[in-house]
Amino acid sequence: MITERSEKLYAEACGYMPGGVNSPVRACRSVGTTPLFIERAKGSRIWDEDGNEFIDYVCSWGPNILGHACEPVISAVKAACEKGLTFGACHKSEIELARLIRKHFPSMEMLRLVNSGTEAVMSAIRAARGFTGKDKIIKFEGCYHGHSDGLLVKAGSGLMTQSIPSGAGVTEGCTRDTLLAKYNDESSVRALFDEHGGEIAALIVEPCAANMGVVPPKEGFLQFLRDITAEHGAMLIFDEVITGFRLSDGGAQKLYGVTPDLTTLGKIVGGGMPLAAYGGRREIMECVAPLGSVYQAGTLSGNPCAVAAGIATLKQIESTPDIYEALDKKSAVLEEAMKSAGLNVNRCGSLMTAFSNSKKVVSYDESRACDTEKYAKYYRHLLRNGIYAAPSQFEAMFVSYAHTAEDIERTAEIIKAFNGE
Ligand code: HOZ
Repeated sequence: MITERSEKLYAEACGYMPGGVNSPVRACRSVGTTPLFIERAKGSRIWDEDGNEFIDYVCSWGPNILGHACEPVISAVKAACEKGLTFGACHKSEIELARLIRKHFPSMEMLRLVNSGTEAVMSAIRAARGFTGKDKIIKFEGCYHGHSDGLLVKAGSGLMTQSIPSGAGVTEGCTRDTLLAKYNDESSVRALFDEHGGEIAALIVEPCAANMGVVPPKEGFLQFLRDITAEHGAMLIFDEVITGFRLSDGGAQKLYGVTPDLTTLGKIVGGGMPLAAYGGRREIMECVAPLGSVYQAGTLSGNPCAVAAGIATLKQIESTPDIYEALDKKSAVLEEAMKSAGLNVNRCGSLMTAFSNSKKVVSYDESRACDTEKYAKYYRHLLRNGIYAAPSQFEAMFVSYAHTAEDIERTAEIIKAFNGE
């Protein structure tokens, strides 16, 4: 594979941006390659600057559930752009998107549109603190909730990939109120509530963890979190930035039948544009300014072009009744192929990770114990054969509706051919 142009561009980018990238995992350091520079994408395919074609399973880390450059989404964005890129003022499409979100996530009785998952989570936590008048929050080791200060403790995703336990530049004061529990371990949560029960404003969780690799919740774990938070007057926040509209049209909360107090969405809800949302029970959201004193604002919040992409994507999902069943079937074929190649797979619908260890991964510690060198070999094997996967053991593989039966078949054959080298 010739990657001359990408390499040249990467060398140039390194002079301008830390590590040559605008988000750390993209630097591909943990898989021993340098990044490919993407020139264009369509459907299930992406092409790099050297003209190499790949079947893409990164799908922009989740948003592209319909595949790249889906026609109705592109048309809707073009039409919105023609009317003006940003108003910094109210417009009627915001209501349409809010209505669509609430239709699928009835627990989001009121919501706000923001620009990124990081912002959505930061704001949801602030709302929970404002509503409860309490300071402390519980998060889980290996769950990633964006890069705001208070949440960069044993966060998964890029920090795990780079082996950074907690981010530098974050003061002790910022994380003093962040308590850490172990995902899928009820006793660790109970211990924190026993010690700090009256001080806990919220517990935040990825209802199906996807930033330490995919680690689904154990049977009953989410209901346990619902019960214990309710018992202590703490808000339960589901971070559904990845799982929202991915695991079902109503996200993980619909799939697992557990209703949180607050939800954060991102990725698919923005249809590939920078848009996210947070929302929940009306009485909590009524604490947000101008109704209440929890402050949150944004010049580009509710940006009309991003909103248009979100609406078109959600409508497309609605008009494709078999979408989740189809995604599940395609993903199951890939799962079987990974198992044949001796990999240990965790899968929830179209979200999956091929772990390079022999034991079932149900926790952060087990995920961390993976043979990342083996994953790097797997990644390079896929790439050499035209398959673009996440350049980190600790990220997810995403399947889209645009992946054809032939794409899946070809990918499965290539996965099966992985012999550890
Ligand atoms: N670690 C991010 C996804 N979980 C990567 C985002 C990006 O590089 O775009």
